[in-house]
Amino acid sequence: MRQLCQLPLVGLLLFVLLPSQLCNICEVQEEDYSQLDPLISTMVKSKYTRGIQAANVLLSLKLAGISDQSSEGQMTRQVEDDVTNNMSNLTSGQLALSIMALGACQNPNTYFKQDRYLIRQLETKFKAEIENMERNDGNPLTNYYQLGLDVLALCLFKGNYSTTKVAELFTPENKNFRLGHKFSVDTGAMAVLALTCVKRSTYRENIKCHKKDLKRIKYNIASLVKKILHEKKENGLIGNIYSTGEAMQALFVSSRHYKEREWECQRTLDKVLEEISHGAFRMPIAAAQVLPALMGKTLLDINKYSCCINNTGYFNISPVTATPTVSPSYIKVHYSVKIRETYSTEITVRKGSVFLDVMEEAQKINKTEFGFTSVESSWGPYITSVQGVTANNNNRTYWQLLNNGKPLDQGVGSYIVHEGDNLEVRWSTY
Ligand code: B12
Ligand SMILES: *[C@@H]1O[C@H](CO)[C@@H](O)[C@H](O)[C@H]1NC(C)=O
Ligand SMILES: *[C@@H]1O[C@H](CO)[C@@H](O)[C@H](O)[C@H]1NC(C)=O
Ligand SMILES: *[C@@H]1O[C@H](CO)[C@@H](O)[C@H](O)[C@H]1NC(C)=O
Ligand SMILES: *[C@@H]1O[C@H](CO)[C@@H](O)[C@H](O)[C@H]1NC(C)=O
Ligand SMILES: *[C@@H]1O[C@H](CO)[C@@H](O)[C@H](O)[C@H]1NC(C)=O
Ligand SMILES: *[C@@H]1O[C@H](CO)[C@@H](O)[C@H](O)[C@H]1NC(C)=O
Repeated sequence: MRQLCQLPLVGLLLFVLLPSQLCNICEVQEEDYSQLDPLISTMVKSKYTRGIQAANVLLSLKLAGISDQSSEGQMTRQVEDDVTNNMSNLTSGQLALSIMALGACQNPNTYFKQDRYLIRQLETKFKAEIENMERNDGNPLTNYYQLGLDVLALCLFKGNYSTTKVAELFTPENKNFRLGHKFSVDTGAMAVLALTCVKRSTYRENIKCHKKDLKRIKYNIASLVKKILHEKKENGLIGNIYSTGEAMQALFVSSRHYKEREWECQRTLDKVLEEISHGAFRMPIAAAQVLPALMGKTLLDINKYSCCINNTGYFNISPVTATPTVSPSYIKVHYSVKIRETYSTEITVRKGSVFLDVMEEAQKINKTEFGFTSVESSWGPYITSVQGVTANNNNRTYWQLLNNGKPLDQGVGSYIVHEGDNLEVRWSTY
């Protein structure tokens, strides 16, 4: 369908004239790369049992140009295993990430030939997301972050998608941009990257056929960028520390949509570097998501030569620093489960324990009130049910984690509890 359109001369001219590479990029200078060592060590030294974790890390290391051949080979095999043996279990976004990890820094033309099969599978999974939206009140099988990943991978690796559909899906008013009743910066950022890719390739191919769509896509990008900038905090973060890297990528590729004074990139960069030294990115996935932006890279660079420059020499990959150890002293916290009623208890755990330890202690006290299930994910254990009540994407239900009535920005496996915490898991909609 898209091939039917000829590239009109006007389009070509416009493409040449439009400063689409115009950028507002601040990045860590080469002489300061050592500040990134903790991120890279975390990623290289961790063991990955799941293909999706390996995919995130592999993609990030490739974008950063850091190639430790033995671990890269191992991760590549893991991702390949996952897509060959586990295809039906992969969500659309997991497959999209795997495709990007395997295809990054390869000649897109040869990659395209070898892995056409994967792209076809992604087209099918993307279609299934849209069908689920049509059946279930506009709710995809997964979420809009993953739909963004899908469109990005299809766009970068020449899959088939409808530009009109993409323009229509990613309107900023769509409820799927909100999670927990707030604009999700991560989701918005992924959409900006995906839409920018689509916009650029439409310019390249067939501007004339898609005038309306293009207009809409540009409008969507502009509004999403505005919403992202609206989440900019006094300290420089955009959303929270875990969304800032992806927000930076989105702002790098969309600088024509905001004024220079609207975003002080250096302030954001400095804050992230400070947080690295405080250990905020101890989880490989967190490190993987933030690293490319710090080196001035975005997911749109996947097919570019610049993505493959070997930077390995600049880094000192040292053993990971030990995670904080659990101490012999004890602390007391308040813990409750809220569905309609609230079920509460006091729990004593060792100092340095995480939220999950508290939940396990409570479960021992009373399995009826505090029994729960979780699944392993790339961010650690994700709570799927409490008291037998199970979260479901079709009606946007989930188990929300809070402390003192405020939602946490970490999961049960990583949030370290403190004396007097008022922990809660609450049956919620997002
Ligand atoms: C969509 C989403 C959700 C959805 C997930 C359901 C759905 N409809 O898909 C909802 C809104 C329910 C959700 C909930 C939470 N989320 Co969330 N979520 C995301 C988001 C935007 C995309 C995830 C995704 O699809 N990734 C792509 C696919 C390919 O990877 P995946 O590993 O297969 O994805 C799965 C897991 O990520 C899992 N998941 C989603 N969120 C979280 C959070 C934790 C801690 C864990 C272990 C797993 C998990 O759900 C995904 C789909 O199955 C990310 C943003 C990001 N930068 O990654 C945040 C993100 C992962 N979430 C985050 C957080 C903090 C939470 C909550 C703890 C919030 C809270 N206070 O309750 C809860 C989880 C509580 C629980 N039950 O354990 C943080 C994690 C930071 C960290 N250091 O741990 C992120 C990075 C957002 C942010 N910037 O703060 N989330
Ligand atoms: C295959 O999928 C299952 C179910 O989603 C998951 O638990 C398992 O870890 C996956 N295998 C690999 C190698 O990633
Ligand atoms: C999917 O995962 C389940 C268990 O998690 C596994 O038994 C099954 O073989 C997997 N199927 C495919 C085709 O990937
Ligand atoms: C590509 O997708 C469009 C719309 O999604 C569809 O109409 C068309 O038939 C597809 N083409 C191929 C070759 O799959
Ligand atoms: C990159 O350079 C490092 C040393 O600087 C070397 O060990 C590594 O093999 C190189 N990687 C590639 C892919 O050339
Ligand atoms: C556990 O909670 C249930 C429901 O509130 C209650 O009926 C039961 O007696 C409790 N069991 C114990 C051992 O406290
Ligand atoms: C969500 O859907 C599940 C499964 O269909 C159902 O059990 C649950 O009651 C629904 N919850 C809400 C709040 O609609």
